[in-house]
Amino acid sequence: MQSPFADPVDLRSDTVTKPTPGMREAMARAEVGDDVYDEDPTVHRLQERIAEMLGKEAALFVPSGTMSNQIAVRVHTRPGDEVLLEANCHIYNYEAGAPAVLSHVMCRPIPGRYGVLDVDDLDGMIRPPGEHYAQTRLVCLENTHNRGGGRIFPLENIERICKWAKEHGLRTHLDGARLFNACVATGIPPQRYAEHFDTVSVCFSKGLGAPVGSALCGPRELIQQARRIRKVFGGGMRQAGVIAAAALYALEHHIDRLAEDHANAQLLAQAIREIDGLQLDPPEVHTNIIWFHVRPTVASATQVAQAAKERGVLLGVAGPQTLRACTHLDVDRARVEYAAHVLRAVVAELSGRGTPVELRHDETW
Ligand code: TLP
Repeated sequence: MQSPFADPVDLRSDTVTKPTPGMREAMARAEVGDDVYDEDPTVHRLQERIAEMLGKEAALFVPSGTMSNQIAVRVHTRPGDEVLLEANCHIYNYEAGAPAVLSHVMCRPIPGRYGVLDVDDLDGMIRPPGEHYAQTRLVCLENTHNRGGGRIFPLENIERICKWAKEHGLRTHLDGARLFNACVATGIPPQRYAEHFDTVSVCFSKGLGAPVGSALCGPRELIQQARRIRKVFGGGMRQAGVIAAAALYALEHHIDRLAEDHANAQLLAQAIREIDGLQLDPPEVHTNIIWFHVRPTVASATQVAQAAKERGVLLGVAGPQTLRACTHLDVDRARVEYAAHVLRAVVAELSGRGTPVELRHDETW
């Protein structure tokens, strides 16, 4: 089976998108200055725009979601403090141990339900004052939740958790790398999610399709401190207007279209549901991320990914039997239908139930 597409259908992540011609044009035209001198007009425009969209006083443009989250951890804590977070969250699992390395804090992972916590999960987790104990200082949540399958963190849970945190003198941070996916899927405006948190990080380089960049948003005073920490972490950028222009373009043109990614994810999820040998986990797909397992008697995740790759479809391998697929700007419906077809063929072939599948002319894709 040969892919009808010139490029691979890359479902490994929504970070793989390439800037569109319109975005490149905006980048080429961007007015720039030296942002370490705080003189880049396009960075200023982006920071003002994203702060306004999230209903926060100020924002700081940074190179990555990891840096944005880690600056937040550093701003909110002191060495030896403890951070409460969900056990499968990005900050704890996929940021290379940065809370320990960069902020010298302890993380206390709390198991959620596909990434979602409620106040009962956290109640009782605050350590008492006293010289024996780390001081609990910060609660971090993630919306949408990546490892939770692009899961939308319910607003009511956020309200309850953040209210509880405030009552106990804890700071709150939202890893909103994919916050706009949650907003588009629910119709809840970003500021309604953001208002509950001290700081919110959003990424322009995931579903929004910019090549690079994230923003940390919050009260002016905290963002001023964050600016200094960005410098410490090596994230001070010079003529960053070129990439800020891409982010501004993404905010203008690529938010509403996330609905297409969600519809495509539903299509792929339905195909996976119907393939004997694959299992969606979580069983429902809320936004653009699909996690699924391969039955061990069929094959390993690597074998499935390799066979799909040979047919021009790239999947993320996330465990011995676990795969991830993300929909995004660079995979249209036809490509997702092709990916579904490849998965069906590959699983049939690997489980010995099918002969190598050739493309048939009546395939819909
Ligand atoms: N996630 C990446 C990988 O690191 C797993 C991906 O492909 O999904 N928060 C969340 C919820 C994320 O999913 C990511 C990226 C980040 C933060 C970090 O963003 P970057 O990659 O810009 O540092």
